[in-house]
Amino acid sequence: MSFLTSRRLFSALSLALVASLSAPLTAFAHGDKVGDIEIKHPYARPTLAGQVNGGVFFMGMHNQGKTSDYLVSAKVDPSVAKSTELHRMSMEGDVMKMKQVVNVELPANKMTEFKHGSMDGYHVMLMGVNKPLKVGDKFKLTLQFKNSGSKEVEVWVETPKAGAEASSMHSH
Ligand SMILES: [Cu+2]
Repeated sequence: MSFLTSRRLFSALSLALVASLSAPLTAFAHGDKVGDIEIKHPYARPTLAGQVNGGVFFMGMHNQGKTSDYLVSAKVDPSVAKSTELHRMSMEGDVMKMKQVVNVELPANKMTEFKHGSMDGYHVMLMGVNKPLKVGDKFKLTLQFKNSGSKEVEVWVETPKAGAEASSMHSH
């Protein structure tokens, strides 16, 4: 039997906890649809005073069409953040890394991962948050898809129960 490194084990535990939290979360889920794309439960993580960037996540984006579509951009009002970027999380060795991507491919008939804590998923990064995002806040985000058009969705600021995540998993 091989031994996991402590960090990998820690990440695996975090993922398991995040997964176990998705059931209660969906009980209060919201979402939208535009063209072939179902946008499931847009949510943001609260930010701390002085934290420059924030992250917007989704339970997923489900492309119900027969061809790939692409999320090409996301816009927020300047009162929320100066700009946005599309980011991808991935594991490099034992470390979670995030990278900016030009677009996010949404393959046909597939749910694409946008969950917080996902080790291979996407999110919208809010660059230059103007004031801390607090639990209970709501704000608008406009998503632009290549084929399905654009859609304004409402993002809910919320947090999983205490201890459910490693703060190191999503930092710049
Ligand atoms: Cu990011």
